[in-house]
Amino acid sequence: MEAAPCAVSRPPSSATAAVRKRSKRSSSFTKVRVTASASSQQSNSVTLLDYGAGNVRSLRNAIRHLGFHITDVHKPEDILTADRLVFPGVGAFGAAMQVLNQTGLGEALRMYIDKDKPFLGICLGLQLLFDSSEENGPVKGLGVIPGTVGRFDSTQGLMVPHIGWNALQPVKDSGMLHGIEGHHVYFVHSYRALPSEDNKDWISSLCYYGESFVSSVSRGNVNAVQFHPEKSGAVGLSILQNFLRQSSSSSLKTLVPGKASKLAKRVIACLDVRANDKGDLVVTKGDQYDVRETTGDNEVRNLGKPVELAGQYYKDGADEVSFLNITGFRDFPLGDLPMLELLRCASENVFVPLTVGGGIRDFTDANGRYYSSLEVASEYFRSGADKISIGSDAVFAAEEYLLTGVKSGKTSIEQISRIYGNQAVVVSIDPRRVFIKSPDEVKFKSVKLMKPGPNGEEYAWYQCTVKGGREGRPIGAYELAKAVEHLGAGEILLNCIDCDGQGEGYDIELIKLVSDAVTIPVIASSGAGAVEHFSEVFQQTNASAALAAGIFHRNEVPIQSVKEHLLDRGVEVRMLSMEKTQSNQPEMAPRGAAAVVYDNWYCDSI
Ligand code: 1PR
Repeated sequence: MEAAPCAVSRPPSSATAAVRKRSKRSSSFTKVRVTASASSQQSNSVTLLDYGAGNVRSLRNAIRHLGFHITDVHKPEDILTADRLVFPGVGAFGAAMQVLNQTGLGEALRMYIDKDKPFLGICLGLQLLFDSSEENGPVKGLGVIPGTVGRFDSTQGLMVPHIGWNALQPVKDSGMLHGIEGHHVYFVHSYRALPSEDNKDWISSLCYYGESFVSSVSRGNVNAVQFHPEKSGAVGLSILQNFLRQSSSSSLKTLVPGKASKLAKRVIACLDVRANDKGDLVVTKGDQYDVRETTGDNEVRNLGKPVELAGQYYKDGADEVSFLNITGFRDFPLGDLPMLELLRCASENVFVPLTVGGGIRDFTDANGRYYSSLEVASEYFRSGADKISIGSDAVFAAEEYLLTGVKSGKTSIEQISRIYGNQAVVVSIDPRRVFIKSPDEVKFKSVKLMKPGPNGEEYAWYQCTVKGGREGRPIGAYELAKAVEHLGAGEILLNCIDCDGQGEGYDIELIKLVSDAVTIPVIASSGAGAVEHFSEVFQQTNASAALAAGIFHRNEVPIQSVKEHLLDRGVEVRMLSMEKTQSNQPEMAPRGAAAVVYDNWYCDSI
């Protein structure tokens, strides 16, 4: 299963229309946005080439956040009259070129670039500038830059897609990348362009992932980046702002040098979300998945408002934020509009990747209307999610696949990864430890325990569950992980019911078992209670990321302390960017970043 370079979306469904209606109703409450330095509409106008194949909500949000106004391209002439053009290529190379050629937009793009007018290509928007791509090809590109775009070589165990925060190595002075050396930016892609004698004049930075590939190009006013500035936190916003302001480096603040050198291990903040008994959407947190207080009225534990907390974790340095709608298995998520609103609001001010899970499956509503899991996922993507996470439905799909040995093409994993790319599909596993005396007792892969079980058992297997841990299934975590990788999942979120909320550390045996078995990234989850637990999981397993909830919600350990500890232990992580101000005092946000002000009044209430 191939990963699309960037997320791809589909035409709006009736559910989207319903949500739009609702937003319209709310518009009378819309607040006036505080812009960074909007002097005139004209000078702050950015033309966006969104040819309709993708979800570019995050980029729109980032541009607006920086105080700019967006004008969309409807016809080729709109490109030619643009003052500055941003081109976030999405989808597959061939499909994008087809659209560009058929609509005349490709020719207009070439002319615009020939005139050396301000241009920024993002992700596929960089790749399309090259002569051709091997993606489902060869397919001819725009031919602006010499070279062919090829796939990362995964035959030697390299995890593909390349997902996460990696370091840029600038190779020439470019105003846009000013001060960026030594900082991490966020990449999601399977294809890359390689540096050569023929294109070396174009290259402004390289990045290393198994090999050196082109991470950005720049010549005159024409720029393109393989990474996602709109998902790269303050550093990414600073890059975007440098382009939008067309500032020469001398007028920019300088980022304090960072120490980034390779792909960083990620620290993820997770928000389990559900409605409480009063009907308010709250962040909750369980002990071994039990989210109700043990005293009083046994209320659902309320640890805060989801949008507010997500914004806080972004500012605190979380590399990603995950929302899990933990009652999604019994509710229909498209009937659960607050989850969609929640994503819309969070994505306005959180500029790192957002994952959402809960209830992603085929569904027939009370009126007999059938929704495919792809439609459900599409709504989440359109609302601002970068990845979706599938729990229960992935277990059923894996069981079926292991039983028949056939990929039906109809499972949620297959449907969604085919359209959005496998990097957009996370499978969330909820296993429970089952102690056994000997590995022969079960047909599932087991581990030898470092500490024997309650009755002296020396082994355990990890039984997968569905419906938030309520029902055990006849499949182990190891078998499930391998099956979903075959079906097209791009990442695994590995929880452990026994460790959840206990604060005693991750289940190292489980995480090692699964992260050694698959070639897609594994996110370790459940049990973090101290900074040492993070270094332990990265040093003893192949986990690419560590997720935690309670420790952050209860303010026990700030995300920054976790990262400082990891750095101290030699684990590379993304540190928050800093800028040198005139007084040389570092500050966290890039110049011009507006305070948190939402377009929609509703955002303040969730
Ligand atoms: O089955 O596709 O509808 O997805 C439901 C999703 O909701 C799954 O991803 C499942 O893990 C999650 N979920 C369901 N019930 C609960 C619950 O707690 N009652 N939460 C639940 C799972 C587990 C972690 C948690 C870590 C870290 N939460 O994500 O955040 O264990 O916690 P800690 O650091 O405090 O130890 P579907």
